[in-house]
Amino acid sequence: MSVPLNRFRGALLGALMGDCIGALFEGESSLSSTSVRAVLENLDKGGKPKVLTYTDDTAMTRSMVQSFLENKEFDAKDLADRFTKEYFSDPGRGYGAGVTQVFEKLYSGEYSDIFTPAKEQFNGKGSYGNGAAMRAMAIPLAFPNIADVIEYAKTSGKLTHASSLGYNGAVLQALAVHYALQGESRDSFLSKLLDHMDEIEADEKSKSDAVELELGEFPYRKRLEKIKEFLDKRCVSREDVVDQLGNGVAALESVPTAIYSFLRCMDPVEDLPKEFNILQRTLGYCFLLGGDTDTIATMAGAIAGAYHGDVQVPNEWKLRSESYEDAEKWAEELHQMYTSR
Ligand code: 8NA
Ligand code: MG
Ligand code: MG
Ligand code: MG
Repeated sequence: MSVPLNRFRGALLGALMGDCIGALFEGESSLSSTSVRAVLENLDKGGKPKVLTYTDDTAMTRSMVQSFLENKEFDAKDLADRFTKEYFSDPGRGYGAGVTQVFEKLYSGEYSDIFTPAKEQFNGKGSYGNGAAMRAMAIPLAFPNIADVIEYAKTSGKLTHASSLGYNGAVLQALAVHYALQGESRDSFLSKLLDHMDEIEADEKSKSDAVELELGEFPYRKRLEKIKEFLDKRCVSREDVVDQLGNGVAALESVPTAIYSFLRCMDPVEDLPKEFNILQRTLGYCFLLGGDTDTIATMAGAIAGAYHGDVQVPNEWKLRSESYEDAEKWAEELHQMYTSR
C-alpha cells in the first residue's frame, strides 16, 4: 500500500502543533470560544514568531520516532532507555504525576524486567493515563502491517501503562492513525476501529480491569458506538461531548474524544473562524473542549494530519511549533522506511 509523503508530514506536524498550541490551554475547565479564537488569531499575526514549546507528548513521540529510525525495527528495551534518558535530560516537559516514577525505577538499574516498574504503578493496578496513547502515532508511521501496529502499540504502551485501559488506548490511537494514513472513508474508518476493539478488549485482563474500574466490559467499543451516535445527530453540544466522551488525562477519557474531533470536524464547526481548514478546525475544536487539550489535540492532530496531509498545515502555526524542522525531516525518513517494507 503506497501512502504519499504529505500524509506523513501532515501527521507529524498535526501532532506537534496540537501539543505546542494545546499546551496554552491545558487544564482549563471552561474555555470561552472568544478566548480560544483570540489566541489562535494571534498566531496568524506574523511578525517574529514566539516559539511555543512542546510537552511530554512530543518528547515521548520523538523518542519513539528516533528509536524506529535508528534500529529499523521495534525494540522495547531501546524505547525504555530513550524514554528514561529523555526524561532525565529534560524533566520539565510536563510529564504526568505518576509516570516519572517509572523512569526513576528504570534509571536505577534495579529492574531486570523493563515492564515491572509500570506494573507497580498505582498500587499494582498500572496507569490508565493517556501517556501511552499520546505517543502511539509513531508506530503506524514506521510499520505498515496492521498486526505489527497492534502488537507494538500494546508492548510500547506497557512500558509505562500496565492497565489495559492505558495500553488499549494506545492501540486504538495507533489504529486510528493507520487508517487515516490509508485515507479510509469516514464510515468505514469507524467501523474498522469498532471491529478491532471488539477483539482487542475481549481478553480477560481487559475485561477485568474495566469491570474493576466500574466501566463495564468493552469500554472503548462503547465510546466508539457513542461517537457513531453523535455523528448521526445534527447537533451535539461540546458539553455533551465532554460529558459522554471526556476530556481528561485518562486514555478512555481522551482517545475516543480525539477520534470524534477528527470525524466531527470534517463538517463546519460554529465558534471557529470560517476560513479555518479542516486540520485547523480539528485542533481548534479540541482546544474548545478544554481539559487535557494538548494531549487530545496532539492525538486528533496526528489523525487529521495523516488524513488531510500537509497542505492543511498552516505555515504560521507550524513556524511557532518547537522543532518543526525535525518533524519534517523525520516524515521523509519514516516515509522511506514505510515504503521500503
Ligand atoms: P500517568 O501515568 O502519571 O497518568 C496520568 C494521571 O492519571 C495520574 O497522575 C493519575 O492522576 C491518573 N491515573 C492513571 N492511572 C491511575 C490509576 N490506576 N488510579 C488512579 N489514578 C490514575 O502519566 P501519563 O503519561 O499517562 O500522563 C499523560 C498526561 O500527563 C498528558 O496529558 C500530559 O500532557 C501530561 N499532563 C501534564 C499536565 C501538566 O500540567 N504538566 C497536566 C495534565 C497532564
Ligand atoms: Mg503534555
Ligand atoms: Mg502538558
Ligand atoms: Mg496533556
